[in-house]
Amino acid sequence: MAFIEFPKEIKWGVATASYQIEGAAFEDGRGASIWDTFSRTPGKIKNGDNGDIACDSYHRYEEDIQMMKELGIDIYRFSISWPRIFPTGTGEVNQAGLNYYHNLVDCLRANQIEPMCTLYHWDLPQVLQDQGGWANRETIEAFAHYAEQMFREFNGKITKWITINEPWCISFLSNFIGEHAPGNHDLQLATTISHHLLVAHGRAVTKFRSLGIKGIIGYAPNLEWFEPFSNKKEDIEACNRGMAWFIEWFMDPVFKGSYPEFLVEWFENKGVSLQIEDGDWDQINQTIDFIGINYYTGSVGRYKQGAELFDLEKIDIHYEKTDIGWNIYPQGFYKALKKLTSQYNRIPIYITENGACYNDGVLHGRVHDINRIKYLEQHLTSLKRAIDSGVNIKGYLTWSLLDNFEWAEGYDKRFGLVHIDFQTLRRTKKDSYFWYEKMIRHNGFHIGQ
Ligand code: JJW
Repeated sequence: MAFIEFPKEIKWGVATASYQIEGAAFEDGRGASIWDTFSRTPGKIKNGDNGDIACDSYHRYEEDIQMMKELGIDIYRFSISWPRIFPTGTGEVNQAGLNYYHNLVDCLRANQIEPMCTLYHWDLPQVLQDQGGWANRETIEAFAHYAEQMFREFNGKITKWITINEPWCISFLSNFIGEHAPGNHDLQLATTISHHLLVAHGRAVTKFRSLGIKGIIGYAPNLEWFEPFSNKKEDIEACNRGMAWFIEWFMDPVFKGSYPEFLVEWFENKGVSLQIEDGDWDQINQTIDFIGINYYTGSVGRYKQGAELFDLEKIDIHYEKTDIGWNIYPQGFYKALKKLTSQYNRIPIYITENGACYNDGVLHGRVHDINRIKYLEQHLTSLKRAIDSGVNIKGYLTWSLLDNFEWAEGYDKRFGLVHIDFQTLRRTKKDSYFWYEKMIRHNGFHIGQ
């Protein structure tokens, strides 16, 4: 059995997000977010689930950090809930909310785990949504203010920052496809929001640099790989449009200071007009220290005239799928990393999310989630291939430590290395947890063992 070994500099971690794990939705002065509203809108979330209690990590963070310690991770990626800090989005800081994150970060540090903080992981204060949300440029200023306060507050304590998580989901999935909060179906709105998110990211980076904050800052887009059905030009081009929606649309602005022209034309033909203001490019097009990549899946695609949105039809050719129905496509991970490296000048990369949904339950105190282990083996092997091919990988964080609130899918869809019984909130380490622990300890693994 081949041994897959990683360079000793690679950092290992796990990732979570505030609304998905914290619970305590009405405690210590937390304001409402768009996810509180969305999860109370009938039909939006499977089983009518919501994040009121979630994993109760707000109260159980010490137990969760103990499990991270035993896991041997270097980095814990979490997000700050904006409405815990600013219940109405802006104005005065809510000290009780801030205290929670100080306690969390202090406990991580005491256990030699480095915090990596996401500023925006989807829980927009509802008050800001009521004023237009990300479509309103005042939300950009509110975000910059919130970011500045967090930089000042945690300077030196948090040394790895991510401005915005999965901008494609925030804009297009939430405002065009309508699956996530706030659930709009409007391509113009979604495209405007995508631009405002880039400006908001840039405004935060400007603050970070001008305040001289210690540490590094980046941004975390998600992507789906599209493999052309054939080598026909039309199939290849359709797949390139599909990928550019995730990759070039959100990265060319940051690294090159422009949108990809072929997508601009595509959107304009759909009646969309870009809402770019003077000075936006100066904010967006600034050096960042790393890019965070969230990768889960890939699909086979081919040209089909009229197929939404890009004359691209996804075809199910019966690749194996995880329990959320996403194809297992580790080759796409390798290819995407190589593409990013060649297009963006060997930018340092943290894998900020990668993981699998499998819903295995507890049996005699154990969870035999063999498929998750296999998924991790396949994707870590792709990661190693990428590293050996010159991709500048700094770290890998799996999604997620805990089973948690999987957005529109509710609690049905489990991504954790640790099982949660959502009735009792009991935590049970899965076989994949023990596998990952051993992988970290050896900085590698034997395939299939
Ligand atoms: C796409 C479904 C129609 C989260 C998508 C649905 C309909 C074309 C997982 N990453 O919980 C993407 N996640 O909070 C962040 N990432 O389309 C973290 N992307 O498609 C995880 C869901 C997602 C999606 C879900």
